[in-house]
Formats: sequence, structure tokens, C-alpha cells
Amino acid sequence: MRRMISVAAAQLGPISRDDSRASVIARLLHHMRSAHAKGCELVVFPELALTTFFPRWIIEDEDELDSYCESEMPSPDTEQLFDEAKKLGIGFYLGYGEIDRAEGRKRRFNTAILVDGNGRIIHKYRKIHLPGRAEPDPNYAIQHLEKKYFEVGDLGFTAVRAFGGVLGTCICNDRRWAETYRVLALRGAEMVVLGYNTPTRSFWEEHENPLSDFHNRLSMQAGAYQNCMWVVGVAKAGIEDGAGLIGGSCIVAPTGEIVAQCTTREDELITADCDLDLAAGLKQNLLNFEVNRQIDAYRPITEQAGITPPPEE
Ligand code: CDT
Repeated sequence: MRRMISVAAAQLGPISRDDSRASVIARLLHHMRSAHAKGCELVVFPELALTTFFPRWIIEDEDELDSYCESEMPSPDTEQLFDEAKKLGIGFYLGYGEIDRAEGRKRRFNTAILVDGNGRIIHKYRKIHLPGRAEPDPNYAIQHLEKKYFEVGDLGFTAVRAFGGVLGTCICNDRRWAETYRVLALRGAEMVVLGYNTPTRSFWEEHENPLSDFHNRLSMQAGAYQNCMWVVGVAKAGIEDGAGLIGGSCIVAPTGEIVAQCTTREDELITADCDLDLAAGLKQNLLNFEVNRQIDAYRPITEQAGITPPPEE
């Protein structure tokens, strides 16, 4: 019997600094109901889906910074999402800023959770590849301060049995790193779901990058094919508080082909029925990890971070 997951990618248009949580939750609920009406069992929301992408701002006031984050999940504001998920029997992936107060110290993480169709949190991931800088650079008009506001995720890349398959999660910049997909694939992930906020012009660039949409697709398509997995990538898009974010949310098959893709930079829902066994032939033959991976040759991947070229003559 074919194992299918019907999944929705729920792209969001911009969320301004002044938008209330209630107005954002209303948009997420609308997406969730539309996904359910289309027969989906899982809806994927973007990274930091409850607020503007606040790491673009220099925020020195701790209370203001905390106002973009959640101290508990469900929080009073997000409870409705969990209730609606349970009522409809639909799961969701949600990215948000997390405040953790374990062991008497306060830490912030860029976090994503997976919630099942009973409204239960079944998986949590804290972003590992944090881009940007730990301090503002006055030379740049646009900042990207994830390294200042968040700690590197401490939960690793893990997968969970859910929705009749094995799912893994990651967040935004993680999708550009081959290691993300490979570790998740080694943990059995058959589908990786992720949200992103990708600037049309990064802080070091003088102009909008004409290749940013291409690199978004390239990363996810390569990750999907090389690891025989589905990849669902979901953007927050459009001009947000004056800064451009790419769209291009898409659902990528294990063949590397895009089977559904958003065409706007606004709230937009796309769906696909994903056959988890689509890549069975590839997985058992050409890309059979057990038979073909040569782990002794891969040591530098875990033993060094930077590049060590041969010495010059
Ligand atoms: N949010 C996030 O991780 N964005 C990065 C771009 C950062 S540019 C400094 C991304 O990889 O899309």
C-alpha cells in the first residue's frame, strides 16, 4: 500500500512590526482551515511565523526583544491554533522565537515545533545554522542579528514518526547545508519540513540578489534528490517593514522536482499528495546509503569546520 502524506505549504506575506499577534494567528487559522478543506493532514508555516523578522533590527531593550518571543507553547495567543488543529485533526509545523528558562538562565532560540492532529507537540527543533552577526555592523544599512539574539540550537537534527511516515525539521539557513539533509536522512526522515525568511538583499550585498530564488530552489532540490526525501519549504515573503523577503515556497519530490510552488509574495497556500515510497528504487540501489556510503572518506566533515587546502609549494 502506498504511504501518502497530503501536505500544505502555507506561505505568509509580510508581518509588520505593528501587527498584533491576534491578526497573525487569524491568518494562520485561515490557512489551516483552507488546508483542511483541501484534505491535507499537515500544514507547514514559515520560520518566526508569529512576528516580523525582528533580527533585522537592532533591539537593545530586553523587554522589546522578548515581546517577539514565546515563553511557553502553547502560549495564550497560540492556543487557538492547537485547539483548531485538534478540532480539524490536522497537524502543523510552526516557527517561533522561544524563550527558555531551564536551569535558572534565560536563553532564546529560533525554534520550530511539529504538532499532530490531536493538538500535541510531538517534535521540537532549535535552529542550528544561525546566519548573520553577533553584533550590529554600522557599515550596513540592513542588519541580520540572529547570532546576537539566539543561541545555537542544542537539540540536534532529529526525526519523528508522524503522519504515517518519518519527518524531520530544520529552519531557513539550515536548508543551504548539505549536512542538514544528510543527518536527517540518516535518522530516517522521508520528508523534511522547514520555514524561512530570506532577504532579497542580504546585509553584505549592495543590491537585490537576482539569484536568491534560484539558490533557494537549488538547495532544497539538491537536498531532496541526494537524500531521497520530500522537502517542503515555506517562506515569509514580500516587503516587510521596508525590507524585501523572497517567496518561492515549494514542495519538492525525492526526484528533485518541484511539484507545487507559490507564485506570489503574499499569503498563499499550495498543496501536494506526497508518496513517501516514490524514491524506493533510488533508495535501494543508486543511493543505497548502507551499501554505498564510504564513511572513512568523510572524516573531515565532522573533524573540521573550516577549509584546510594543501600547503603551497
Ligand atoms: N532567516 C535566515 O536564516 N535567513 C538566511 C539568510 C541570511 S542572510 C544574512 C537564509 O539562509 O535564507
